[in-house]
Amino acid sequence: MSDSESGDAQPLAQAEARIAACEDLDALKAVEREYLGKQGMVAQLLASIPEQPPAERPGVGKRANELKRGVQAAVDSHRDALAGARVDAERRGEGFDASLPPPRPQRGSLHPITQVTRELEDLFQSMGYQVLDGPEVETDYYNFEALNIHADHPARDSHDTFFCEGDGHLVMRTHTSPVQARALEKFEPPLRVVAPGKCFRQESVDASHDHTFHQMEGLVIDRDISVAHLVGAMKTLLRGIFDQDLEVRLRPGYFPFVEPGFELDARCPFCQTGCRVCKRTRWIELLPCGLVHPHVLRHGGLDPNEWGGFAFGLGLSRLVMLRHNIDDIRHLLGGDVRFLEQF
Ligand code: FA5
Repeated sequence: MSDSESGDAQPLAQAEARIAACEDLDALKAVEREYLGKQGMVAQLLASIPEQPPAERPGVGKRANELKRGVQAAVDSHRDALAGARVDAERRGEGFDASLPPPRPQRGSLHPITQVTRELEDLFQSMGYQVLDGPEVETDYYNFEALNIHADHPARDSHDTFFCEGDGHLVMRTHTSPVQARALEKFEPPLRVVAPGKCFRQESVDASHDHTFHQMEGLVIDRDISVAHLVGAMKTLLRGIFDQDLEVRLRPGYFPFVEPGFELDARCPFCQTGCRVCKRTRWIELLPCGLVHPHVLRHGGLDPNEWGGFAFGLGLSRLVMLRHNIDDIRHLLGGDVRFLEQF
């Protein structure tokens, strides 16, 4: 047997025996460090080369490298064997504590707009309203014509419409009011509906205006409907939102599909003397509304002498801002998880 054969085999065989005897990963790591660590046997062998007689040096270097490769291979294969054994043991039920609590699942939460929408849907359903949905890509007819906003009507300018490609016949709906026109066609009166959803306007975006925002439309059709019914319904709506009875006032407002039309303001629920939210006026401008225009009733096939109604268009995005004291509407649909995690 040559020198090199006996000298190489012994330390490697010893190392392999010690590695094979390791019962866990910690023990294995310790043996690995002993041989392959910075101060380990292989490092010491290599460091001793300059002290060897020149003729011995290549042999020492070769032995050190063979030891290093052999130890590394034995460590890797034993590490795999230990991992496999652990999985097998867990499969047999060993080392598995069924009474430990599982890791907590990561839970999402509902978007604040969805939360308010669902609350209001529940409230209105409890008063006998149906919840309707309508298309976000809407025809010019339902978004404008059926609502008494004809092609040359100045009110179209205030809607800053996104037109879909083509002949201008399809638009991204600028409000939820087209659902009024659709509901009048589809259902027989008397009728009570709400329709929450997304709207789109080509606005210059700022802290209170976004290009995409949410509204909730309301429509009631019945006989002998008056402004008193409208005010009563709006007060109930506000009680549901703010959990208190708020004083309201109506100011004239112009919308071609209601007559008379109003802007409804509510007493600021946050202060007694004026605050930032109500801009020190103690009133919050909250929702446009009015009695359904006879032309709209006729478009829906109803006789205005027999039927009347009221409608409102609640700005849901602004309401959510008010409720959570959010100072910039762009947070709502900005998609920043850190913002959304607060709800
Ligand atoms: C309308 O859209 C009418 N369709 C509402 C209506 C319905 C009136 C039924 C009468 C009867 P207006 O353009 O004012 O109206 O918008 C209604 C609400 O939507 C506003 O009060 C505001 O809260 C919200 N809103 C309008 N534009 C934006 C915008 N760019 N970003 C966020 N909210 C907006």
